[in-house]
Amino acid sequence: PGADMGLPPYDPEDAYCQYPTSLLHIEELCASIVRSHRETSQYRVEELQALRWKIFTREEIQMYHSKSVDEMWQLCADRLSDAVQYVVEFAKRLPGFRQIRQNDQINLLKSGSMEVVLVRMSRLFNTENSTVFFDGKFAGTEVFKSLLCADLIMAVFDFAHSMSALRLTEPQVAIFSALVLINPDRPGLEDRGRVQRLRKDIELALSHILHRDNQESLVHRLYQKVPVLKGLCSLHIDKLHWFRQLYPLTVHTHFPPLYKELFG
Ligand code: CLR
Repeated sequence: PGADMGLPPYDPEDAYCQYPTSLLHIEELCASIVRSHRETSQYRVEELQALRWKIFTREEIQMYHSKSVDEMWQLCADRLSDAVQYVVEFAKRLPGFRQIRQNDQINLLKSGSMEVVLVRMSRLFNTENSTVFFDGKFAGTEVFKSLLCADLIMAVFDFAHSMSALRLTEPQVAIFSALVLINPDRPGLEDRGRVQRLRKDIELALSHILHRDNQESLVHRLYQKVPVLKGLCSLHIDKLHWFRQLYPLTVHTHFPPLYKELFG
């Protein structure tokens, strides 16, 4: 059985063979998560690899510096909102996500979409010069000066640097992103049990590919990132509240609806 599907023959030495159907299930889950990531990744890594030399010039950086605080916030909120839109699409294509009740889907995205954006940011990060692909070219922290939240920017860049240093493959990024999103501990969930069951499968999927890639030590290093992500996102929300007190009208009339819906 299973040979027609390209499954290996039964090997009693292989611990997985005690659960042949669940291994098949986990492999299908991995493939499906990786496909969802690939279809919604916004930029392909090879594509970005070829653009690594495209760095903002002194004049272009000056242009970002001459923007007012609210102009720069608006620009960043727009770019962030585009990135979040792709994460929403990723979530919708995750196996099992549509079976979660809609309120819980929204709760998972409210607390998890920014975290996934930050995980994805590490793919677009160049550790050689600490720049990230933003608004068409590679940008260092100085580009974001007008936001007046250097602490957030520093922390986000530090995170992207350390995450990028793990040199994850695309399948690893995909499954870790799914793990970050499908989190039964998020506030406001009505049916935690369903999220918990899906989460367990994604944890198996992560161990499975890391085992396959002979990189089991990554499991711990990835789980260590989870609280860091949480801290970055609460800092992001704090900054948004600070900005909204200063410029309520900019947020109200010019910020993208999706950004307000998820973070506002
Ligand atoms: C993430 C990966 C996406 C492309 C992308 C677009 C916008 C980038 C985002 C990435 C990373 C985080 C980012 C954002 C624009 C502004 C934001 C650099 C690279 C920083 C952290 C500033 C946040 C400012 C808010 C407080 C408005 O595929």
